[in-house]
Amino acid sequence: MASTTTPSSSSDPIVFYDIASGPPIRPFAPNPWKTRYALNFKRAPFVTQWVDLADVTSTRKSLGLDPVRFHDNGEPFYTLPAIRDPAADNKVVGDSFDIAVYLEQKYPEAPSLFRNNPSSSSSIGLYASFNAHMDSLFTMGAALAGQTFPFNPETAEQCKAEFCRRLGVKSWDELLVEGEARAQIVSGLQKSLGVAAKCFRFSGDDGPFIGGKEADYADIIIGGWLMMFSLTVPEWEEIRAWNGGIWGGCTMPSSRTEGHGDMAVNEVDPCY
Ligand SMILES: N[C@@H](CCC(=O)N[C@@H](CS)C(=O)NCC(=O)O)C(=O)O
Repeated sequence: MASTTTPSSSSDPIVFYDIASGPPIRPFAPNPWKTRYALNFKRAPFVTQWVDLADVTSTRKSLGLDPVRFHDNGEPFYTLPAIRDPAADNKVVGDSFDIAVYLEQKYPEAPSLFRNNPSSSSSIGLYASFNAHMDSLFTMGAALAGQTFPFNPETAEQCKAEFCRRLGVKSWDELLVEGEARAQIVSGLQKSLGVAAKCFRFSGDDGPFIGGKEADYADIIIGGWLMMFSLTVPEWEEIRAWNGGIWGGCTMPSSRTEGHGDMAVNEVDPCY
């Protein structure tokens, strides 16, 4: 199943189950990216357990985690991220949003992921609906990654066959969008992101984050998706320039963390 576990300075770090791209291994999946950001934001000591895409189902089952997603026909859809916390009797949490809530409670002294009133469930509920909304919006563009999806060559055919089975098509080629169909997806995505751009209401020096000068989980939700797009979607250079460049200029960790160390990616996980 999983490959490398990276070292950590803590004796009892959280184990973070992330989906590995093909070699060279790097994180690319949007929901695990949200968890990677949240762990770093909270300065939580963690190690990454890399899981091949073909092993996501067996890994999740081995952790005893129920599915949090279902296919259209009701079949369980086993996913990552998940975390296991050896310091809390090996507690496992298996949804990126639930993991963020868990980290918020475990590290109350660190900056808050959920602004305004961190202990208020209604505030957290608003972030949950923002998460669901952004997931549906960005999923629209996921088809653009078909040709460039970072499969592990050793398991690529198995994974492609599984995607075909889920989507009821006979061959992987049927899922590859090109020409006019592709242009329509790009154009639809541009319109939707144009609406989403209104979340960034800062002006002048008040940003660059959704809530102003400090990042929180809303930025992480968008950041997770943008990491996936930047690594897998050929149109990324075009997309990052939309809406005054906010998608490329504000949310990517390299540019967005300048002066905002909370969003840094590799503080505690030397693998990335
Ligand atoms: N609501 C879940 C969704 C997780 C999810 O959809 N994970 C995807 C990667 S972003 C996955 O594991 N896919 C495995 C597959 O397609 O086989 C969460 O936020 O953790």
